[in-house]
Amino acid sequence: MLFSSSSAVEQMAVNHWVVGSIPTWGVAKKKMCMLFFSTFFTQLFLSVANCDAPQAWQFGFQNPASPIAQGIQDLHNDICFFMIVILVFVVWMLLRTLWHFHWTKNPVPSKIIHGTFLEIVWTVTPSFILMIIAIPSFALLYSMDEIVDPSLTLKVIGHQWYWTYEYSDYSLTEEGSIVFDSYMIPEDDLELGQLRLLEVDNRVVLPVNTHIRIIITAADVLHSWAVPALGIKCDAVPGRLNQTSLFLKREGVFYGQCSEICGANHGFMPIVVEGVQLNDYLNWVSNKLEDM
Ligand SMILES: [Cu+2]
Repeated sequence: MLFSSSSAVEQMAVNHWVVGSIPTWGVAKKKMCMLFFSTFFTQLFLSVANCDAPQAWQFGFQNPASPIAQGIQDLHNDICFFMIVILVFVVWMLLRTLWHFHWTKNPVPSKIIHGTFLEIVWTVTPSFILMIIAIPSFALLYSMDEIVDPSLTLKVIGHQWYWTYEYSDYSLTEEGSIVFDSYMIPEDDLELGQLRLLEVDNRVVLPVNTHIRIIITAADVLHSWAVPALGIKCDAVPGRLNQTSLFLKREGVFYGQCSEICGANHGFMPIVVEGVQLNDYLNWVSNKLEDM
């Protein structure tokens, strides 16, 4: 849109700056480019957006709410450090080569085709970098796999196109557990402040500072239960139980979506997890049990 047509951009410029100081076309274009790139780079490098749901023009991650989400973002930032160093080095080397070995500057090419020392250096250095990256990466991978003695189990079942949640820890009888479906709220029924395509009628309520086991499956086709702020993305496979763990560090409302193309309404089966204090959670459970 910034570069679409000069008249539209000029109109924007006129609307944006006060009358009396209408900038010339050149100044307006320059200012808008600066605004665009400054926003882009701040978003890119200060990459935690302070939110638990996607935001317009968001480039970075959502605010982490679990140790695993924190770990994923830290690993990303660590790897980005190496990536930037490598990028700068390779670009520098490429430009230097183009500059010094251009045929105008260097008409007679060198006859060297082999350099043992150099070859050892360029083999060993990357493998060291890979090892440095591998250590925190494996540590994170195995800690994600760990189920720490859970005090509560949530079962998530994907359907075309909604989620069913089961809290089976409280069942006194066979059919007495807390079970409910969670549908997206259609656009026409949204209330002020609710998020379009992300709000659901029944939220998952979970306590903070508690080790939770989440068991994920599907009833019809493949789905994927994914909540970015919690660092969870786990496939829901029919006939199979996938297991992951969650430890909420703070209260909040965390939004996610199905992340496996599962049919026509794949984009319309969002996930909302509400992290609450333990007391509030227990109240919620007892209310649910009374309702049954
Ligand atoms: Cu799905």
